[in-house]
Parts: sequence; structure tokens; C-alpha cells
Amino acid sequence: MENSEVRQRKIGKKKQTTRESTTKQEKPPRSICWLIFCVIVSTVLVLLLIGYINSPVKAVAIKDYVHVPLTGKFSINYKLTKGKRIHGLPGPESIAEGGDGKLYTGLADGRVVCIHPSNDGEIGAGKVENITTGVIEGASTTDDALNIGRPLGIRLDGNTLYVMDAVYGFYSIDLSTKKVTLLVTPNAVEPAMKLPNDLAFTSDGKTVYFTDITSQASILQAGYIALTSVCSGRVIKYDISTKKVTVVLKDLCGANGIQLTKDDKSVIVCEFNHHRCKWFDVKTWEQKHVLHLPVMPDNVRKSHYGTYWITGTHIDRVPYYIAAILRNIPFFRQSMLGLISPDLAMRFFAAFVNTEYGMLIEVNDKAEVIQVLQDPDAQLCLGLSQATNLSDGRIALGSYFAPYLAILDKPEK
Ligand SMILES: *[C@@H]1O[C@H](CO)[C@@H](O)[C@H](O)[C@H]1NC(C)=O
Ligand SMILES: CC(=O)N[C@H]1CO[C@H](CO)[C@@H](O)[C@@H]1O
Repeated sequence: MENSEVRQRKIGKKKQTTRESTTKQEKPPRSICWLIFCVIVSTVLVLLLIGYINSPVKAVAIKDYVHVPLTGKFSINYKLTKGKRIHGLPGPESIAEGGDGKLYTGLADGRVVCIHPSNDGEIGAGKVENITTGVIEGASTTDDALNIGRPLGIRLDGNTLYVMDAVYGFYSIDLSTKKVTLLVTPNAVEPAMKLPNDLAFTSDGKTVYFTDITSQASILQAGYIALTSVCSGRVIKYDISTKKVTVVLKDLCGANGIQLTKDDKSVIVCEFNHHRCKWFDVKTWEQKHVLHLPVMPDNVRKSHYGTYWITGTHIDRVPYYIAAILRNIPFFRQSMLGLISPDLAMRFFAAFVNTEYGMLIEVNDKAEVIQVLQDPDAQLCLGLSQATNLSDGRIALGSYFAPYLAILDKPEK
């Protein structure tokens, strides 16, 4: 009995061994797979380390970031999808309307243009007239490699258009003569402005506050700004009559859009890298409110109803914890900047983000959200950067990179 049992076991074992050896012939042994895996992982780590050390810029952790999910007031909707597009206008970031139904905007090719109303008065439906060429001869620029402007923030006061240009700084345009006057050049402050972005006037028109997104990278190196997340943004005050320039706020995390509140007591400043907008008292420069958002906020403008419209775009595509790793651990971002060009690195990281998502957030003076209009897959607007109330009740939607300007149909209110 015992003997036969042993024999049977032996036979069984033998059979098993034959089966094992056949599989061994088809697949490499486990230890080789393991070795290959280790080699790949260590090569990637060494590459990342080389990138990290080689990177021309230092990345930092994004601190105080608050994750805002698409729930509650931010629940997905499609209220920002119905309207029309005006083609042939690349990157119309900021828009202002004149009293006569004319729209003014700055374009990616440096021009400031006027979009006339149609013959029967429809806003945005007439001819496009060039107001500037995009080049200011002899003017100093934020980057020696730039020879054409990039008008970003636009405000209209009577017959004068005021422009914050990422290349030339702050200038005005007399709309009757089209004469351009430089008001604040990039090197008027220390350190020099690298990416002037938006501007806001007090209601008496005597003071302007404007933003410089960062003092470290020009518009040519936009990838650096998003990926290093260094907070070197500023708000600068300019007195129209005395021409005095004062830095009033610094260390902001990508100071983008700016708007004074109705009572002129605060400015709303959007820090796009940190997905938030802050309210600052203009006397003490203390922070009064902060609003965290699910999107990267861009410009802010007043609405018709005593409220403010904040626009934003880009939303995390990856699960929260992966985005949190990328935000909290600067290693990966810095490594990529040391391995590939900032543009390529941006494209790599863009895979983690839905760049089509557009959001228009209406807020009140207390930084409370009133309503949120969304265009999740760019049906109407791509790269939403500003919402401007139009006199016919519609809303013009600017964009940093779309090849058109969009106008939202009159919202039901
Ligand atoms: C405006 O300027 C652009 C670029 O220089 C040019 O192509 C276009 O023809 C101009 N438009 C008019 C109406 O002159
Ligand atoms: C109430 C309000 O904010 N109205 C604004 C709508 O837009 C025009 C043009 O930009 C402004 O002049 C109004 O002040």
C-alpha cells in the first residue's frame, strides 16, 4: 500500500515537471522578466534624475491647493454651448465693447482689431478693422526673441483703448487717430515684467491695477510657468496722472485676470496655477476672500447684474490622487523640463488635463458662487479666457488659443 502510494506520487511529480519544462520553453524564466523590469525602471529613474539635475528651472510644490469636484454648483451642465463663432480671429483673449456696438480685441498675431456691427446693427457681425499692426517699432520687449506683440488685457475708456500686452507692457490707443502711446514698459519695475497680462481701472479712471503673471518666464516659455508653478506673479499699480508705478502685491501664483469690485475697495485677482481667485483690500492689501475652483481661472469682468464673471478652462482628466502627486511632488515636473523643451513638456502634461473644458462662474462680492455655466467639450468655446457683457444682453467669450471669438446666446435670466 505504502509503496504504491509513493510510486503514484512520484509519477504525479514527474508529470508535473514535464508540464513545467514545456511552459519554461515558451516563456522566459521569471527572473529574466524581473531583471528586464528592473532595468527599465532604473533607466527611467536615472533619466528622470538627469532631467531633474539638468533642468534650467526649479519646480516647486503647489501648496494650499484645494481640490474642487464637479458636484453641487459645479455639477456638469451645458449652459455655455449655444451661440455663434466669429472666425478669423486667433486667440481673442480679452474683449471690450464700445458704446456703438463695436467690439475690440487683441489677437495672437499681435494686432488689436475692431469688429464692427453689421449694417442692421448686429454686434460682432460686421467687418473686421485693423487698429494696430502688432509691432511697436523700437519698443523694449519682455523677451529679446519677441518681435511682435501679444495684447492680452483690453479695457475701453471713452475713445481710448488700454491694452496690457505680454510683450510690450501697458499702452493706450487713441481710437480716432490709432496712435499708440506706451505707458509702462516691462522694465519699469524691478525685476522686469515677464508676462504682463490684464488690467483694471478704478471707477474714477485715475488708477490702473495690472498683473504680471510671473517675473521668470516670458510668453515664449509658457510651459515653464505652468510646470514650475513658481509664485512670482505681481499686481502693479499705475497712477494715470503722475505716471507713478508701484508694485503692490507679489509672490502670487500666476497672477492672471484682475477686476476691481464695484465699491473700488478690493481687487479680485485670479491665480490660475492654483485654481483660485482672491479678493484683496486695496488699502491694506490684506486678503479678504478666496474662491477655489475646479478650473484654471483667467479673466474676471463685471456683469450687468452687479456680479462678476470669472472664466476658466482646463480640468483634471486623471484621478485626483495622480493630479495630487504631480502638484505636491515637483520632481516629475522639473525632470521633464530638464529632458525636453518646455513646449513638449506642456504637451506631455496636457494629457493629464482636459484642455477643452470651459467654465463661466458668476460670483458676488462675498466670493460666493451664484451660477456656473459650462461647455465641457468645447461645443462653443475653446480655451475660454474672458466673458464680456454685451449691450444686447449676449456674452462675448474670449479665448487664449481658439481661432475664433464666440458669442453666447442671451442667457435666460
Ligand atoms: C489686417 O492685417 C492683417 C495682417 O497684417 C492683414 O492680413 C489684413 O488684410 C488686414 N486687414 C485689413 C482690412 O486691412
Ligand atoms: C453693468 C455693467 O457692468 N455693464 C457693463 C457691460 O459692458 C459694458 C462694455 O464692456 C460696460 O461699459 C458696462 O459697464
